[in-house]
Amino acid sequence: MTINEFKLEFKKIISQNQNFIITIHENPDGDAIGAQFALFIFLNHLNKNIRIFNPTAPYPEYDFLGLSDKTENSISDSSDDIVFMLDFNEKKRAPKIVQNIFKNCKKLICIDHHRKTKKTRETLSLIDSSASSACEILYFLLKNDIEKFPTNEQKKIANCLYTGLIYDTNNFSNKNVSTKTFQVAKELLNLGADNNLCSRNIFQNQKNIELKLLGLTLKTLEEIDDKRIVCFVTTQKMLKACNAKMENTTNFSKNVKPSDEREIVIHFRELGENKFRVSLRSINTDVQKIAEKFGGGGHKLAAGFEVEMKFEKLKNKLVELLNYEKK
Ligand SMILES: [Mn+2]
Repeated sequence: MTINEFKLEFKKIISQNQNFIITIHENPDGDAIGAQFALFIFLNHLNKNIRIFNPTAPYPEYDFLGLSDKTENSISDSSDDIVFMLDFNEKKRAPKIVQNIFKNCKKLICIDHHRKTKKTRETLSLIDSSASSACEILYFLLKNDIEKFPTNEQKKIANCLYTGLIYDTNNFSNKNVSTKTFQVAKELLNLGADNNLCSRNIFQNQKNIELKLLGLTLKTLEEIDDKRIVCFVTTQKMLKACNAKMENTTNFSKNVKPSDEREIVIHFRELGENKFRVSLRSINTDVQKIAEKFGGGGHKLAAGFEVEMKFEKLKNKLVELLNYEKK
């Protein structure tokens, strides 16, 4: 199905249905939240019944978009709903409760920019891995209709989509940026997106406890394989010491980037005894492949997974896989 065929089908489904549920992946980021909120405002304007479902509440940094309190964390029945999965295409990345929604719904529609996995079994999907973000794709789907919206609603949608754009491109610096991305950014600014407001909330809003936690985390920094790999860990003990939560580490990947000197950055987060969430960032090596080996996913240069394993064993296993990937 081409992108234009999808657009027609998408519009038809929206006009013919009344009930919608919008879901995103676990540990939602700026792109997922931006896309979810933008689609909510869009469908709300069309007088649809919409539920925005997030098992965990969006992080406070997205409060400025004004919809965080609209998200629900339980859904009784989805049998009469069209369900959207945004910014992910693998059902496994959704918690059990969301997988149940998928199983029982009327129709499942996926809009995403991650590489397609064979495990996707949605009814209808638009997966464009050349797009910078889910928000970039969603803008293409909504743009003609938004033009007819009142300016205050245009502005709200534009801020949500712009948030996704800057988040997933790291302020237009990642490899996923194309002229199309800048074109979308320009059009969103024309619709009223506030660049400074979005940038401040996404990139310059770190709390003091987050700086303290980053400090402790970076003290564990270790250089492996002749400095090619750099890794560090945030432990439960550090969280206690800073009176912080693991969600206070979400911005760390913006602070510590891979570079010519350190090609790969690994951040371990200790979730419990011998249980870790691992983020992999790279400038060259395909870390998605490695994350997939542990049941995770992501993009070629930014991926992650969760695993139960002893720390040293996990670290050694990862280094071994990364070295293999290099060859
Ligand atoms: Mn994304």
